[in-house]
Amino acid sequence: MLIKKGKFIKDHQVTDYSVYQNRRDFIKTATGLGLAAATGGIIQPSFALSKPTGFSTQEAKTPYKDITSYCNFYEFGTGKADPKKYAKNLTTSPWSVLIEGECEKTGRYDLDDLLKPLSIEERIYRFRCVEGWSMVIPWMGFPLAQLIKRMKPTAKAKYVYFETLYDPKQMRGQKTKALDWPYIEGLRIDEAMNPLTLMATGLYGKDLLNQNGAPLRLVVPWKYGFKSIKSIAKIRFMEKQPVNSWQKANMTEYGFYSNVNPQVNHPRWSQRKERRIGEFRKRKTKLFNGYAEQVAGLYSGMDLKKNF
Ligand SMILES: Nc1nc2c(c(=O)[nH]1)N[C@H]1C(S)=C(S)[C@@H](COP(=O)(O)O)O[C@H]1N2
Ligand SMILES: [Mo]
Repeated sequence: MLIKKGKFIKDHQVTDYSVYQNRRDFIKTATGLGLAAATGGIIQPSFALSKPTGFSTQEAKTPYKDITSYCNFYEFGTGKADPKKYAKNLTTSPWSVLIEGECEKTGRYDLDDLLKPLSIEERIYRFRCVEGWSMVIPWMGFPLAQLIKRMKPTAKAKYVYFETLYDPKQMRGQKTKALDWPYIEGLRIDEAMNPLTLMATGLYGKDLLNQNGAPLRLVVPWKYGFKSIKSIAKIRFMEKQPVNSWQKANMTEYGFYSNVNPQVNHPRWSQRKERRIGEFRKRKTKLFNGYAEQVAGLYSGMDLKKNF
């Protein structure tokens, strides 16, 4: 066994073959990055030292081309092809993140400084959009918990709020009323601290492309895709539960928790099945998108049907 088994991973999920395969993928992508030539890139140095973790699925990965061309990013338009077409010119370097609210280390952080002490790892996660499609994405990133701990939240910090950049000059969709801008999202702090919750900086061993939320996005694999907010410019620790963009847009259709749940239908369509991009037949959607073992405990005592 080359890697330490994560405490959430069952034996049957970590076979020697998967370890071997993960390592091979890791070596391939590390080589693909051209490490010798890497200068100043934000993910390369720490990525070179990172090891694959036990959190990843062994399911077939969705091709890079599909992940980067079939997107939801309303800041660039509501069509699936719009983000790839119109996000190209978004300036993602330099980038800063404003940290506010109930924590000791508030302030504006340059992204490179924020990332410097963190090591980037690969996490291959299922990703399920509320619209009924899904993908398997090899993200590069770090657990959000690492960043939260450094910011030293106060005892009042019960929720973490995230905000996407607001800049209609660069984000043409923000000139429309598709949503109430800027895009915002939130997690309960224990959800944010869960080891599965990732801040992604890349995918397939490369820096994130703008259409996928460069330079920094959230990934919460057991929740519907809209919780995974892109191009984050602001993080706020809060005492009260924030209202996210899709709740604001339609309180009866979208909730705060938005955990993947095949038993709770969207008012306009069933959530029982999903189409994995690239597959013809639909597959069954799993409770918590297949991550129940890791996250169901966060919701014990809650009515999952009401708290959608
Ligand atoms: N800022 C912002 N973040 C966003 C969105 C958006 O429109 N704006 N769309 C969400 C939705 S609905 C989904 S399904 C995912 C899509 O991520 P992907 O395009 O990288 O697959 O991003 C989420 N994050
Ligand atoms: Mo979505």
